[in-house]
Amino acid sequence: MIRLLIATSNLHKVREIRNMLGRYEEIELISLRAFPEYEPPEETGATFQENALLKALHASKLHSGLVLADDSGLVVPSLQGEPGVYSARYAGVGATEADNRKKLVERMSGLDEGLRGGHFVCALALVSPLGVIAQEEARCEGVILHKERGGQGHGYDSLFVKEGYRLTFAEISEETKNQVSHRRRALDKILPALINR
Ligand code: ITT
Repeated sequence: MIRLLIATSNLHKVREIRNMLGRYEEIELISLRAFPEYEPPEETGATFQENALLKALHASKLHSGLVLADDSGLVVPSLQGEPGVYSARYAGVGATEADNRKKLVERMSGLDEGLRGGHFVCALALVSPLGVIAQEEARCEGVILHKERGGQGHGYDSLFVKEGYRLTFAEISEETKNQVSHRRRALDKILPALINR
């Protein structure tokens, strides 16, 4: 049995990862909810990879088994990469996800269709108490809408339409999102390091 701690306080991430790993009966997942006293580290990295690694190593002090951390966000090249690593605090520290979406809509309001491309990024870091096991990153390309659509999902989902799709990530089922998302692709890349232990 592999005991894996998902080092995130974002319940949506935990749920998505839990669903994606559901078919691996040998993996027992726990999340930071099992450690209510836990103080997450400051995300001081300049890249998604750096932040994923610092979150994984920090949480590794809690747990004698494997730890998986996820740092993710939305990148809009026309905005010089914003919100990027600041996705969770785009509208300021303590901002809600709705505040962050509102800021993105405002920042992109003057941009015409050709400049509305963007991609989600998910960086994953897998560590054990002995050190780093694997780091992977993946993207999901799409476009950013002028206004929100759909009531499911989280974060920027209601503004994001994946390439080749018509519906936003907040309009498709979570199951469908989990088959094609940035998180899914990153997890698929890191899975061999997790399973072959
Ligand atoms: P942890 O650091 O505890 O994992 P967090 O929510 O602060 O939780 P991040 O620092 O990685 O996580 O920030 C990710 C932000 O990017 C998050 O606030 C979301 O708004 C956005 N994001 C990431 N994945 C997303 C997804 O699948 N759908 C929509 N938005 C997403």
